[in-house]
This record gives sequence, structure tokens and C-alpha cells, in this order.
Amino acid sequence: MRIPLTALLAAALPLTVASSAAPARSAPTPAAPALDSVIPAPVQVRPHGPAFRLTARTVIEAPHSARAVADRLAEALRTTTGYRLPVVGHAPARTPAITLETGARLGAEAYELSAGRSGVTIRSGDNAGLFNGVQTLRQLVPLRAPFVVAGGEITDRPRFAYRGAMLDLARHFHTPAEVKRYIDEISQFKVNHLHLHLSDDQGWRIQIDSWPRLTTVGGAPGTGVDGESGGYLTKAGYRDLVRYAAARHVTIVPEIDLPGHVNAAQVAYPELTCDGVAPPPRTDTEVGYSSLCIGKEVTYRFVEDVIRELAAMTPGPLIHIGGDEAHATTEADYVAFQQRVLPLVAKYGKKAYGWNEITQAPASHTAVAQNWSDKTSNPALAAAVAAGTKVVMSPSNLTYLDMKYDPSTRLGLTWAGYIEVRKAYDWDPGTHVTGVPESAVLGIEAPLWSETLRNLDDIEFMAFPRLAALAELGWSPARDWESFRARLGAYGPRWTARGVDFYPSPQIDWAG
Ligand code: TNX
Repeated sequence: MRIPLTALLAAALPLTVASSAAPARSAPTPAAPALDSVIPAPVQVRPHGPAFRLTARTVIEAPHSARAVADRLAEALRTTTGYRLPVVGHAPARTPAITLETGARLGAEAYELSAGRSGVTIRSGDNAGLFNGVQTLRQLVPLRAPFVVAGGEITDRPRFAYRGAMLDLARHFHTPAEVKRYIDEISQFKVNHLHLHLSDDQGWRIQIDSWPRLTTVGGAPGTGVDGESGGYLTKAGYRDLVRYAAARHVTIVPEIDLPGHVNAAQVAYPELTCDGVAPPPRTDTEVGYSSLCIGKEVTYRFVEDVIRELAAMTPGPLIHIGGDEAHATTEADYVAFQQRVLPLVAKYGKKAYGWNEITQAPASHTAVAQNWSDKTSNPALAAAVAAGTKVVMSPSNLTYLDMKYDPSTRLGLTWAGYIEVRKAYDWDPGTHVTGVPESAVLGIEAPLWSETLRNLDDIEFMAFPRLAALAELGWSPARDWESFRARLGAYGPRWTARGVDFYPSPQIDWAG
């Protein structure tokens, strides 16, 4: 862990200066961030009254049930301020405190935050709401002393229940440590789902006991794009990730891509092809050439075993079964396959989630479709929605974090176009596709495919700052580019302080 030097100095020196008066010899004291500088923008902000000065004497007060959220806050504040604030059940009288309160009659994930001279209080009806309030507070604490939080109140709640990001572990494996760092970052913008793309033509990245060669062969070294990387999550490693994410109020959504994108599985188990002959392993970036054998019974034993084991290690409600780009499967076979497989997810107590192609099958009417199409008119999707399908919006031309920002971007692809920050921000998930009203939209997800990405720096460079823009579309009721642009510019030093390698978009005036 790195503690900024300024924070260590601030912790060591007693602060007696007034918050507005900067000592003559040092750099000017930065003002407390305004209550309305937060990303994603809160629903309502009322600045008023005196500010709160956070010092080494501040305590964090929380009921036992919110201890984990309080510990996360203490850890975050230790990193920024250098103070080791104690977490207590009850703060002694006249002790400055950050108080977490449960039992408020607010909706899921909602919170209220108030800051004044004697402290900061965050109220919520659930721990997810407290966690969200804590993420807001983190952005209100300056990066440098004095650690003054502006006075006033914030009332906040999410526009959409599903706010997601996706990592592709199949094209290049990303280690659990890297995935955890990504969770740390996305959860600060109140993103509450992380979809993991765990299988594709190149590799298979999740241990399945009943089909062990999926990972001993499909997750072997060299199974990444260009013959690089490789690796897989053991069940213990996956469960550890699920726990880590849950502690940050992020639900893991695992994806096994079917019936296409299965070359790695067929290399490991040749009986999954129609002719029983193993195909060669593939480390190129072609798509759409592999298919499970729709007419063979072993196909369904395989799929059911995988879904059963995946469901058993996944506490979240959704299992993603892929369904995209099945160009090597006939349309009739595709529908026949989905009619058998979609109900298998429900058999193991989960809700089926798939790329929007699944809407070709009537059984998708109880499922969630992830709309990656760049079209604003999609009659098949609209018809499915009319029959009950819920939608997560991931239009490739607006939300794909693997698209280059502009022609000079070193990483990424271009097939869905360039996506600069403003383009990622300037659209409305609730009205984007004709016939998909806001009531049918569960939320929004930003996928990041890894054909060109190797390490965490690559992930960060493509994800940030666009993920912040997409998080705001998922959370905030209104959209205002000029406001977002200013808040994003002010946020830059926070990424820098954490060593996050974000893209310094020329559309933004970056602070410091
Ligand atoms: C399309 S989008 C894919 C992926 C690729 C991605 C690259 C989708 C559902 N499938 O297989 O990785 O393009 O941008």
C-alpha cells in the first residue's frame, strides 16, 4: 500500500489553521470538493452550513451489521489521509464521527449523506446503500490535507438496478489479483455487477470437476491470443473472487459462451464436435467458426454439468450462457439448442442471461438479453421485450471499452467505431432502442474484450475514463456533458494518486 507523503505529514502535524487559510509558505490549500462534484452525479445535492474537518481524532461509528462497510471506509481513508480511524459501535459524546446508520426507509441501494461541523452521517436501508454513500464520501475527502468535507446533504438512489462491467479472461487470462484491482476501481463508481467471460475459442478459464480437461488442456500455458498467457480460475480462486466482490457490493456474473466460441472445449473433448475429431487449438482472433454439435446428446450432458457446477459456486442470480456470433450453427439448430439450454439455467435456480441473439428462441422470454447490437431499431429484441425479456444495454458502438478512443490509440479494436469519452456519455439507455422502454431495461454494462489487452495497465487505459461515463448513465437520473466533463477533470488526480493508468482524453481539462 502506498500512502502519499502529504498525507503522512498531515497526520504527523496537528492542524490548527482554519480550513480556508492556507499557510503562507506551502502550496495553496485545495478547497473541499463541492458536494455536487461526485461521479456518478447524485440525485439531489443541497450544500449548506459549516464543513466537517476530518482529523486523526475522528471515529467511524457503525452498527455491528455494517462493520464490513465501515472497515472498507477506514481502509480507504487510511490510504488517503494516513489516519487510522477506529471503527466503534458508539462514538463517545462530542467526538467527531462518521456515522453509518441502517434502518432508514429508503429503496434498495439508496442512501442519504449529511455533513456538518460535528460529523458526517450516512443513512440507508441496506448495506449496499451504506457502501454507495461511502463511495460518495470518498470523493468528498480531498486528496491532501486539510481533509475538509463540505457541509450539506445528498439524497441519492440508482436509476437502474444493474450497473455492470465485463472482463474477458478467455482471450488473455487476467489473474485474480488483477480482477480484484478492477473491482476496487469500478465499485467506486457504484458499478454493482462484474461479468466474467470465462470461455472462448482460445481458452477455458474456470475449473469444472466433471470435465477436468477443460482447464488442464484449455487453460494451459500458451492458450491466450498469440500463444501468450493462459491460466484459469480454480473453484477456490473463483469463490475467493466472488467473496471479494461481494464485500464491495459487486455481484459476479459468470459466462460460458455457447453454442459458438467453443473451440477450446472441443480441443479438450473431441466428442463435443459432430465428427469426433479434435480441432487444432486456436490463438488467433477469428470469431464465428466453432459450434457444439446440436444433435448429439453428449452436448447437453456437457452443458448441464457446466451449468450445474457454475450455479453451485455462484451466489448471484444470473448465469450468462453467451449465444453470440454462432455463425457455424444453423438458425434452426441455434433455436433448438437454446430451447433446451435456457431452461437448464432455471433448473439450477438461476436466471438465464445471454447476448441478444438468444431472443431468437421463445424460451428467452424469461431471460435477460444483453443487447450488444449497435442498431437503434431491432425488431427481434423489441418482440422479445413485448413477451417479457429484460434487457441490459451494451451497444457496441457506445459501451465497448475495447474500441479505440481515436486512430492513435495503441490498444483495442475498431470494428464498432472509435469511442471518445463524450460519445460514451451522450446517449440514453432508457430510450436507445425502439420498443425497449425504460421499464424493460435492467441496466447497462460496459464490456472489455481482451484480444489486445495483456495486463492491468492495458485494462485501466481502455476502461478509464469511459467506465466513469457509463457508470453515470446507469446511476444518475439526468445527463449533463459540461457538468460531467468538469467533474471528470477534477477526478483525474484521484486515479493518478492510486496509480491507475487512465487515458488523458483531450476532451477533458484535467486537473493537477
Ligand atoms: C465481438 S460482442 C464479440 C467478441 C469479441 C468482440 C471484440 C460479442 C458478443 N462478441 O467475441 O471479443 O467482438 O470486440
